[in-house]
Amino acid sequence: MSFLYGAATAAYQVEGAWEADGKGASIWDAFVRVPGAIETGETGDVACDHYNRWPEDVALMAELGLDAYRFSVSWPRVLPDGVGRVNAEGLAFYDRLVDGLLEADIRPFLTLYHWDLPLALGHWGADGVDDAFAEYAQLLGERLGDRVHDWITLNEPEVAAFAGHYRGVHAPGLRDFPLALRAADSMLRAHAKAVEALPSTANIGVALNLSPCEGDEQAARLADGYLNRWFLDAVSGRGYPTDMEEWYGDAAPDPLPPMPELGFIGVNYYYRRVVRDAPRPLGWEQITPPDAELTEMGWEVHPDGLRDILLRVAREYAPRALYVTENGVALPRGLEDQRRVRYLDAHLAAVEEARAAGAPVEGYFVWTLLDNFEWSFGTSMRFGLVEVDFETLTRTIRSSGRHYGRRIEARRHAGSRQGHR
Ligand code: IFM
Repeated sequence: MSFLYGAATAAYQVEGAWEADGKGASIWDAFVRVPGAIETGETGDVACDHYNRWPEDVALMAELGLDAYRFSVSWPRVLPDGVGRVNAEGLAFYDRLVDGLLEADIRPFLTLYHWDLPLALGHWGADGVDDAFAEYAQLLGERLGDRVHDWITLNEPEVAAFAGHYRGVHAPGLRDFPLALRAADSMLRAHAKAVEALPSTANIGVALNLSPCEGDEQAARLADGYLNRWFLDAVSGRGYPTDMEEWYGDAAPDPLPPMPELGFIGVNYYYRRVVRDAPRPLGWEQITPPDAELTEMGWEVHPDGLRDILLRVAREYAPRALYVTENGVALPRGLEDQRRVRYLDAHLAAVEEARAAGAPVEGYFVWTLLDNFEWSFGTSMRFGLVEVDFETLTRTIRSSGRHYGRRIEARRHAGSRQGHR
């Protein structure tokens, strides 16, 4: 089985050019303008200026030797109102990007939704958003389906729903738990409609943020139900887990429709959840284990959790394939990032262990190619294989990027000896 090494980004985090070409506003364009929403007071108006500098960025990917690049399309760039009127210039941007990737022999993985909902649609859970998403998926499938084989419907619906509609720390900045459940439900229904709207030949998956959950027994079960089983059961066609429906009571959504079969499940992994009992609505809260090694985000470094979650998804859900669609680390600024080198090696070793034990993992995408706009933290959190100077927008490959490139190169040589690639 061949294995893809890639890197991932998301439109709002890198593109900038927020009103360059007839793009409509997204909920993030609005949210960053709410006083206090972003710790640094920044916006993503410019971000990495990837919209203009994409040829340089594709050249960087080629220099690193990436097999694949996961990016997202900005829905309001192609459909400024979310539905109806198409922005031809916006679509042309993604045409150019996809063509540039293919010319560089880099396989595009296209994410339809990485959190920048068209502002005109309001929020997930509002009437008609799921049908609008299907229209958007169909448009992109018709336009890019001849060149893009691999599609991801949603990125981290848990984060988009609950950080955005319950904790209020992401766009659209709402704080209403039942609404957050409805938002997640409408994303899952939209996911199903989008899969049906994409070309039948496409390889389609979804990127879920998943973590092993440990700690107090009830807290760990509820955290697992909330984060992992709610979404895995749903996209696998099992409906919502009954114990969680009971826990959510009247707020639980109606049963889901049948779900289309997926080509793969994408796993975004950053840390395990160690939890203890806490009040409703969640019934659990996260704690930091003593002696944990923490990243700049305050997240524990725990590579075994990646192996464990991959094996569990493989065992309990039997997906056709798995991809690690995100994994990476925020560290202080600097080009000599040996900690990131160690982080990547440890997590790639965890992936190898999972594969050796039978998990059908077909690729790994580092989060992220470029330092970028890390949502409510602005540009203060640096996750990139490539450092970005946000004054000059100069890009410089870090030690970790060089190291990742050498690993890819070494695999290519080994692979060609074994007749791969
Ligand atoms: O930057 C985000 C990304 O957009 C979604 N997954 C987690 C990353 C790091 O926080």
